[in-house]
Amino acid sequence: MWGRASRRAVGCTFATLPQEFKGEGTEEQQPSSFIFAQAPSAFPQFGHLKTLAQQAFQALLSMSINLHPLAIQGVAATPDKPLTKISLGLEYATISACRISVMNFELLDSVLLQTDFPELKLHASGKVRDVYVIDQERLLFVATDRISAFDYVLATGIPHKGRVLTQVSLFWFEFLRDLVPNHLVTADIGQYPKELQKYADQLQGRSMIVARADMFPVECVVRGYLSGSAWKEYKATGRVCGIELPKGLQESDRLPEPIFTPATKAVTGHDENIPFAEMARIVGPEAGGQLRDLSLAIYQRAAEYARQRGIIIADTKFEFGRTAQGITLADEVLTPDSSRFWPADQYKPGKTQESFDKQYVRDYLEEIRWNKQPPAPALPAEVARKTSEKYVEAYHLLTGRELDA
Ligand code: Q0N
Repeated sequence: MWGRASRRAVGCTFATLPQEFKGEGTEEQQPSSFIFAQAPSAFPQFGHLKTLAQQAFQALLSMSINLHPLAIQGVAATPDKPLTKISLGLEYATISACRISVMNFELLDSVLLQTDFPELKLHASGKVRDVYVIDQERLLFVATDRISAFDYVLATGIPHKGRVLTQVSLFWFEFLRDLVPNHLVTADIGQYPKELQKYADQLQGRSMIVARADMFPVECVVRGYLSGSAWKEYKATGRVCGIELPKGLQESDRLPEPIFTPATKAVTGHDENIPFAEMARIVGPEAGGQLRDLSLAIYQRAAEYARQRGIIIADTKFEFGRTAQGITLADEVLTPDSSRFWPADQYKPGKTQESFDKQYVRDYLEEIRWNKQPPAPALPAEVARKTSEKYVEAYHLLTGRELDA
């Protein structure tokens, strides 16, 4: 039992383990040696680890799994007493087991936190997606199951999330195809280069090959509602990106009409909102106008559609590039990660809205009083599972289709 449970646990959390522990603990081993192999110096959130570990401990007992005596000591470590490397490992091992007791093996096995294609050069890696170079003309986008909250990637993956992001983008590319060309080449693994076929497991449903574009160095943001940085700016100045808004608006209010609020791409830290004139200076006035008009047209059509299906798209970010087809819609499109999705039936202006997808995650992170400094904590299996359901539900509401298993 230990061997099986342990191996699965490693499969879902490997990416977060320091290099020195990789490659160990993956075989059938004695509990004690397995545990020692995993001391995760990357997990110093003792307080909430302890809570998780205790839950895990109960779960293990109820499953009649024998704990090594040292593991019991590890569970008993207190948050205020700095843990030794060994006892850190002990807590971690029990936490892995805790997830297993709540999520089934198939679900755990499906979670992808890190991609690895040794024959391809990594082009860019984001919080959630990894981009590889295929050749001069094409890139491979892979959406992992990583999730970020409060600007950091958490230690736990969300089952199905990468597939939802990819399938939602594919849906919108098709929905918008008469309005704007997009960078999709294919998402059919059968058409991928043959050296990638052996990675079908890693790629299926969560990847696409896209046309390499000459990217515009701006984020094209459209807002239909007053939220986030725009609400902050409005409160301070009455304007957003230089656009004068009516007086007396409340947080989350619907705007009289959607506004285009471009931002510069910050390599580190937060993107910076800029006035349209500044954007036009960066990309040129002609492209500036085209990007603005396209962004507004896309948002308008998509938001109206989503609203009829129970999702308010409060705001969203597009990225465009130039390809042989002209100005081309790139990156991911109108996903929960690139947009604020709000459940329409709970919409109530005058306060911050609950996020469609990340609410359980944020609630949990507030509850454990994470200081929002790295490394980011792991999530209890229940939070990961409920979050997964929200992503799958968003896919279902938007597309009317079931996400295939
Ligand atoms: C590109 N980014 C920034 C993944 C997304 N079609 C393209 N051609 C050339 N480059 C890019 C695209 C696209 N889309 C855009 N990186 C590469 C967005 N990344 C950030 C990291 O996560």
